[in-house]
Amino acid sequence: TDNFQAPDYYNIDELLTDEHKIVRDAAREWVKREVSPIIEDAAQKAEFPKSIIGGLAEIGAFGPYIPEKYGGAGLDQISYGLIMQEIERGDSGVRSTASVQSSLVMYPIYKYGTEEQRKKYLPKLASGEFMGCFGLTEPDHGSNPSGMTTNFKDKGDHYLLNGAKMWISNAPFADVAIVWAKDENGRIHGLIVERGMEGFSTPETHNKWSLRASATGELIFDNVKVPKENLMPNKSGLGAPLGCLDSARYGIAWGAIGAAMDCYDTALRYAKERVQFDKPIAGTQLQQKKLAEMITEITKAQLMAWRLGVLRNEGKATSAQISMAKRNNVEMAINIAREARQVLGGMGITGEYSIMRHMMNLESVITYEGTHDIHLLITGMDITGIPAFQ
Ligand code: TGC
Ligand code: FAD
Repeated sequence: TDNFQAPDYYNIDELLTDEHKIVRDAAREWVKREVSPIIEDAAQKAEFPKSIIGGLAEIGAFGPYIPEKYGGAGLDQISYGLIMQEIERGDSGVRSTASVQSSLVMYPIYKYGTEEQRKKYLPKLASGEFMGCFGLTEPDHGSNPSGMTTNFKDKGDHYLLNGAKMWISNAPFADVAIVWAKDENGRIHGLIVERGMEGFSTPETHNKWSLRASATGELIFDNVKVPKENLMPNKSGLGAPLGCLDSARYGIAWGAIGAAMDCYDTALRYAKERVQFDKPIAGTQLQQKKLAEMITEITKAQLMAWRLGVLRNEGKATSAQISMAKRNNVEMAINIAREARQVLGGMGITGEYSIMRHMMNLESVITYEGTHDIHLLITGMDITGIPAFQ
């Protein structure tokens, strides 16, 4: 059974509105009921549990902040963050599916698409009838997406798309793919590619030790004819995909707190119950140091995420502020997972507990959406004014 108790050491609940708490609690209950019982098995089998798609839609995880007129939940940025926190408390792979659908598929269609594209895709993406993926990374261009070689040519009544994307979450089962590709002038645009278009395939990437409950794959475009009405016209250049990443990275800053909370809560309860040398290990200084540092780091991360949410609600958060929170909170979570696993001793390596799954998942989370190094370099560039990427 899932007895998760969320830590709130600084009474951060008092900073939340009733709506935030209702949304958060609904997501929490859903995760307890629908995700916790099946997620370990899905991860062991390396299968995305498609049975939860309807539930994700119901808790507002697909397009939390997309207006209701397009099927979204019409919530604010803090509600969005809290939903991501609760889902990632269950599993980072499930949160990945929600992040991609919301921030990397619905957001660009909403922001950069035409009214026809919004009406055609957004309601179906919000309900989970359509699932989406986002293709930016290529085999030779990960941290540096501006070097991408995927390209399209204007053939009069359609575009001809060629190239390949790698490491794409949801790719193996996605109905639609948001694909970033260069035109004949080398300018980046977003295209909506649909499953079934001739020459488009999505082979699955196997043998991952991380995000096993999330399906990852490639996107291969071999002379794919894309109708002209599938280009999103309202923004081009690298700033278009990076704008989507801002929204997803913000969600990850909250999501990582969920994974950390679950590890902390598990370790705390285990330490109080586990007796060695005739006393609970929670009564030893070494384990208290681990647990006390965990709750301190979680509390700092919660405050950072909440403040960033307020800034996003006011439209004032900068990309660099988002990078700092993504980087800090994911590192916080991965460190807590590693420490929490040790608190459980040998039991920590088994699937009886969620900690090792979180720990392995977080190895992807610290790499995707901009690596830990790249986010540090973004902060460095922001405070010095000098980019150090090259
Ligand atoms: P740079 O010259 O700095 O910028 C190019 C243009 O983009 C603008 N810009 C942004 N716009 C919006 N949001 C941001 N965060 C932005 N950052 C930059 C910038 O102002 C400029 O605009 P303009 O109008 O002047 O052209 O570009 P650069 O080539 O030097 O690259 C900068 C760098 C390294 C920070 C960027 O390439 C980067 O962030 N790289 C990391 C790549 C990355 O994060 N990939 C993620 C792939 S998707 C994914 O991992 C999904 S995981 C699944 C899940 O979410 O669960
Ligand atoms: P590289 O860019 O080759 O980096 C390798 C190492 O070099 C890293 O440690 C990096 O920090 C370091 N490095 C790179 N540049 C510098 C520099 N200038 N200075 C110092 N160090 C540097 N992408 C998508 O587009 N869509 C998705 O849905 C998606 N889902 C993913 C799911 C999973 C499970 C994973 C693992 C990845 C996913 N990605 C996705 C790709 C992800 O965004 C990339 O893996 C990430 O951006 C890093 O690119 P890379 O793997 O090519 O590493």
